[in-house]
Amino acid sequence: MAYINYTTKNLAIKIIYYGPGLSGKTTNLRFIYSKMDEDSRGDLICLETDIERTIFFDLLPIKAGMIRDFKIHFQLMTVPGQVFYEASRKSVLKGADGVIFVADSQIPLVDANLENFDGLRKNFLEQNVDLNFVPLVFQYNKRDLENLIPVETFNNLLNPRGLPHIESSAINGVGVFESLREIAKLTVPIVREKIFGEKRKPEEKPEEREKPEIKKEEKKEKKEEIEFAYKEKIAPIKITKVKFKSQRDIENEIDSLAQDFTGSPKK
Ligand SMILES: Nc1nc2c(ncn2[C@@H]2O[C@H](COP(=O)(O)OP(=O)(O)O)[C@@H](O)[C@H]2O)c(=O)[nH]1
Ligand SMILES: [Mg+2]
Repeated sequence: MAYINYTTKNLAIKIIYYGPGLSGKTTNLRFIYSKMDEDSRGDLICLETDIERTIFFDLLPIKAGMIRDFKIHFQLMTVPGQVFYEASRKSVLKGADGVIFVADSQIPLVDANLENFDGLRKNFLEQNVDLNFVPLVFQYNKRDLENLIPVETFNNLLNPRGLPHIESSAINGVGVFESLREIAKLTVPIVREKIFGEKRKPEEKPEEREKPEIKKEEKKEKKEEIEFAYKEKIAPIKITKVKFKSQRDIENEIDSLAQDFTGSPKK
């Protein structure tokens, strides 16, 4: 559930980049970091274990406009890919408001994607959360390579509900902001409903979408509220590395980082 601070009027929405190891999750965050204005994002923080010195997962806080008079932040987080980090994957999922499933499009990795997706469902279930009720979009990554799993096959295997799917090449920045926008579109109405008690608008009918004047109005409305301000120039990436000793450390740090960004007092 989103973090909210009524005094400072800040609200943080937690988005998880989930997917098999090396599918491109960190690459998404790096691209977003490098393209956003400095005052619209925080540092890219990578958490490392003390012992193995492997990167555990990354976190990037970004600003994204307003809902009513609340400043909206997105906490973008990746999960560790390796199988032995199952416990950490679970703790990262706690309180997730939305998930971008980053799949690796290379044919030999079909099973790795399916197993990982199954793990996502199970890890949510262990927290009594049904994945069917979690805002979710699919990012089929590495479309710049050859020997790819066809999009249709991916959709049949992973996405029978027909949720948004984006073909991406995160390394070239293709599809990265599109994925973020899609998950924002699914997440924000739920946060509005949960936090402000607003009723969600019924799905618009396709014929209404065709009308140019409605389209224009819609765009304007979005611009005033949720937007990701990015620039043409790519900035160098500065990564802050933080080391951890235990699982508890990680959970505390995630909480503290999220609260930090919303201006809440530290525990
Ligand atoms: N060709 C190609 N390589 C990618 C793409 N996205 C990520 N990679 C590469 O895949 C490797 C793993 O990416 P990374 O983001 O670290 O994966 P993570 O384990 O999911 O965080 C790196 O060498 C990336 O440069 C892509 O769209 N196309
Ligand atoms: Mg990574």
